[in-house]
Amino acid sequence: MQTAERIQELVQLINKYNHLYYVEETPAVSDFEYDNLFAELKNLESEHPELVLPDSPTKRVGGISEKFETYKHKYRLYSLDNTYTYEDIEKWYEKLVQEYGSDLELVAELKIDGLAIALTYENGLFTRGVTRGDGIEGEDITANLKTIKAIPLKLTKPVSVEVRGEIYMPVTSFEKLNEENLKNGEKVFANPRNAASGSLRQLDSRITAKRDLSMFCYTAIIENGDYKPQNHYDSLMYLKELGFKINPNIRVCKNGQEVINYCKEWEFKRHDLNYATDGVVVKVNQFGVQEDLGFTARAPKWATAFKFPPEEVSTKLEGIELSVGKTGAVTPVAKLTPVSLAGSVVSRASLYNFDEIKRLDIRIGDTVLIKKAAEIIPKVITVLPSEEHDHLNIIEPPALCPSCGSTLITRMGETGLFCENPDCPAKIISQLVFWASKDAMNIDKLGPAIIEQLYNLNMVRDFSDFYALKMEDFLKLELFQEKSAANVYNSIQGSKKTTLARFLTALSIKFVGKENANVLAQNFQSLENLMRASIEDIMNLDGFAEKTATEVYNYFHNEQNVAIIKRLLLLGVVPEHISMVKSDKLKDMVFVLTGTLNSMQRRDAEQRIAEMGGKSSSSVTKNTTYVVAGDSPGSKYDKALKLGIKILSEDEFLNILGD
Ligand code: 3BA
Repeated sequence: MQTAERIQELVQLINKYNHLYYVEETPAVSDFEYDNLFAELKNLESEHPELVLPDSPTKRVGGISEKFETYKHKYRLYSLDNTYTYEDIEKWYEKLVQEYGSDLELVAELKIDGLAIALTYENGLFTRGVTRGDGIEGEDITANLKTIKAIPLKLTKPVSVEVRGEIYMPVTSFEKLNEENLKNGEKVFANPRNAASGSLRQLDSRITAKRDLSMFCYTAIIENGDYKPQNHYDSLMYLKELGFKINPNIRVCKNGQEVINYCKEWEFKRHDLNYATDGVVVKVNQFGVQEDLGFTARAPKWATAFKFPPEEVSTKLEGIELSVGKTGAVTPVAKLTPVSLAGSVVSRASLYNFDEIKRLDIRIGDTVLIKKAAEIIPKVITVLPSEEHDHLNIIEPPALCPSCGSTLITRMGETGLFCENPDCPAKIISQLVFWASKDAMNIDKLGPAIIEQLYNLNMVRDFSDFYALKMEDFLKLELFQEKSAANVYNSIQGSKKTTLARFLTALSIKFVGKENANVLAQNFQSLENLMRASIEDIMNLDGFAEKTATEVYNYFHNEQNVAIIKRLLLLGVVPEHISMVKSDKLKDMVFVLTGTLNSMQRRDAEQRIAEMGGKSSSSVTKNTTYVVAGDSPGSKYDKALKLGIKILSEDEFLNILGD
């Protein structure tokens, strides 16, 4: 047999065995046999490097990369809205039925507690894998994802598709890894999710390759396939056919009650699974209905995540620590006797504020119930009754800021105590730490310990000072050598070119987190425009009430803030809105799409509209310019008729786009 043929045969055979083992979970050969085939392939490839195939299993493990490149997603990844009670599921379903009738189908699937990623396949070949990030941009971790054998390098058909799913580490593998790490004095992970995340964040893909990671796929955008599924369930079956791993515990449900039954069943059975789940994702099955429902600013309206009730444990409250946040809020943090909660060891928990401590009558020495929260740090929920309780000391709220000694105040309409001193060291450090953090300027080498030192040595007082630091300045810090000094310096310099949204998030403007910052960037397009905006201009945006708009306006009309911003720009920080607008043909026009389009997917249509300067909206109002009606349009069609909004057929719409 020719070498090329044998190589192809070996690649196909090994990939098939991989698929059987890692996707189907039904091993078909012995390790010995597998290893022999692998060795033969490696051998042939090293003798004939020109014959190495793109989907060769020997190419799964790469080498070391310097950093992960950020990558702008071709299609945005949305979030999921959460529900916490069965009643909410029933209500959610009833609302849908009112609009779409009882033909509506739902799909219930386990919510895998891992890391969301997007995989790109071009003509059947795996080309890129990116973390979800903020849904707009993520990090390119292709090299690490290639090492995961449940991810096919080549599909069974030459289709182009972007597949999304969850990377996870099996519970048994997580436990084994921790056992080993503990023995070797290495990092012990809090839970399987962190272990998976830590494994994916390795710059050396050979380390990732040694970790047992897997992936369940749960959605896809088919760009070019041999078949067009009409509902979610069929699309999952299609993904399975293409070679992806699909969670087997998926159920099509005819109504809300069937979904609730599914949730009840899995709330207990989930503990028998070898992967962590934190809830159930419920999706409308029919794509037509999904398209009609559309999205809110952050999540699809056709899906919801039911969160399993979190696990709770009791432990002793040993003391209270005060922390000063970036807004000056002084919050109590509970110091606890370490206890294991839902797989991680916990010694601190949040206590919200001092009103809450009083309300719950929590005292030092009490036994408290804590629960795992969505945040990293768990919450104290309540005090358990005890004989000592009455003899323990009551916790008094502090009068003075633990950092600067200013008198703490309460604010109208807000809970908690605040340090109003603009020069409070702890507050400024919190703001500086936030500036460098992942969601903000993302200066990864500039961590809290370095920032604290820079502040204490008087080298940094506001954000702009970071950019005036020279490489030598870092050598003044404890434990700094030339290499690490260069790292931090380069990391800061490398963050100068950034998005407007990140920059706005980083400023720590009150009520402006990353989602609001995105909306501001999207609508004002430049820092200059935003700085010139009136309160009314800002109030026009989705989610900006007068209170928030006023905070934004005041921030940009404060002399000190403006001076810092000017200096940042002078020092070369360039916040730029990444615009996808290529023309202004549809400027000032608002489109609403309803029904199914034949020539393109809805999100492509929306992208095209945005590229030409137009807006798409999910609801018909008097401000709507056109309603585009595809096949079997929904209630939006009727509303357009009622309001006298011009309705376009798909052909007319394509004409406007210039197709
Ligand atoms: N299904 C997570 N989002 C999911 C496609 C939508 C979605 C999830 C899901 C938005 C899971 C948010 C991140 C994201 C792709 C956006 C699931 C799970 N479906 N089964 C409805 O098991 N964790 N997460 N991923 N687009």
